[in-house]
Amino acid sequence: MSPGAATRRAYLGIGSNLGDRLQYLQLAVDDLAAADGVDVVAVSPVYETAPVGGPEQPDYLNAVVAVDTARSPRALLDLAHAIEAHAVRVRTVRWGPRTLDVDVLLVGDERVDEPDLVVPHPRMTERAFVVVPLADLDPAWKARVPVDAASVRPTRLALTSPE
Ligand code: GSY
Repeated sequence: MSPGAATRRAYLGIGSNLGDRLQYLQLAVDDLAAADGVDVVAVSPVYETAPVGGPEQPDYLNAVVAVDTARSPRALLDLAHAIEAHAVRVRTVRWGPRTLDVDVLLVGDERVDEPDLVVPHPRMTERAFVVVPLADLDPAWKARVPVDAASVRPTRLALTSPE
């Protein structure tokens, strides 16, 4: 982290559609909370969502996590990849089922456009499974929920937010 870097609010999308889906989402929240320079401030409700893209695959559980951090978008992406590796990510088919996917959605008002990292996430506004839980944490997004919001179903499942 560069000295004096400012803390700002960032949002990460988490999704799982293999194995114990809720446990994988909780792993993501716990790993984010344990990471240096990352303060988990809120975790959205958990939604069950129809898969978008790719071959026929199981439904996902999705949520969004809000963090305060001075980490760069690149450092958040590295952390996301480390968390996915921790979940022993299984991805044999591109766009196919995965134990855990962690996407960097927004980092304050920063913009990044690099081959492997685009922030804000380029497809997030089209994805109800991202915007619906994001709007739970930041109501400014409520006006931007895509029309396919019916593909996103509330659950009684909850993730534990660290103290
Ligand atoms: O981009 C995250 C992985 N992913 C998902 C997801 O998390 N939820 C749903 N509903 N569909 C998805 N397709 C992909 S790829």
